[in-house]
Amino acid sequence: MVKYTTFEFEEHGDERGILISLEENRNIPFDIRRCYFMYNTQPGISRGFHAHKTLRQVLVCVRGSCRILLDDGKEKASVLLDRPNKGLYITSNLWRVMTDFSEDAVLMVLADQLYDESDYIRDYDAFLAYLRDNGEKKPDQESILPEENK
Ligand code: T46
Repeated sequence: MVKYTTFEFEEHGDERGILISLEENRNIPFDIRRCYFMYNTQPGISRGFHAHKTLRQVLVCVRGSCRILLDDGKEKASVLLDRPNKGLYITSNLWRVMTDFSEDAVLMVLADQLYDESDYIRDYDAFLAYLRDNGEKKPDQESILPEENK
């Protein structure tokens, strides 16, 4: 089974609306060193098509929706991010593709490292070779996995 974790963030709602707070090592399972987000994704566009050697990230579609396709070299998974209180935690050695962006989608990502191109594996065959060379290393999952994804 492809290893990933989904989080349901606590919503602080009142008559004014809803507020969600994301805090390192509280509801985000690492030190947050970077935040980036993508929007204005053009129709039919998919992004990603790479894996990371060490990076850990939480993805939140804070507006609209998109789908995240994950592949650990053996199995595949698909996760729909369609509400701002849902987070997807992914770690290293997972091929990822972001797709099916709604027109209004804003996909925000929190990461535990600064941007470093040398952490990327952008070729799928190289990804499979990297897994073989690293003893079929599975993604790290230090955080608590929900029951349905253990
Ligand atoms: C990931 C998925 C979910 C930077 O200069 N700084 C940054 O922090 C990032 C993330 C990107 N860039 C530059 C590098 C490229 O010239 O922005 C350009 C687009 O990046 P990329 O093609 O890698 O974007 P995506 O959407 O394919 O992938 C991104 C992240 O790069 C990646 O780590 O896991 O989102």
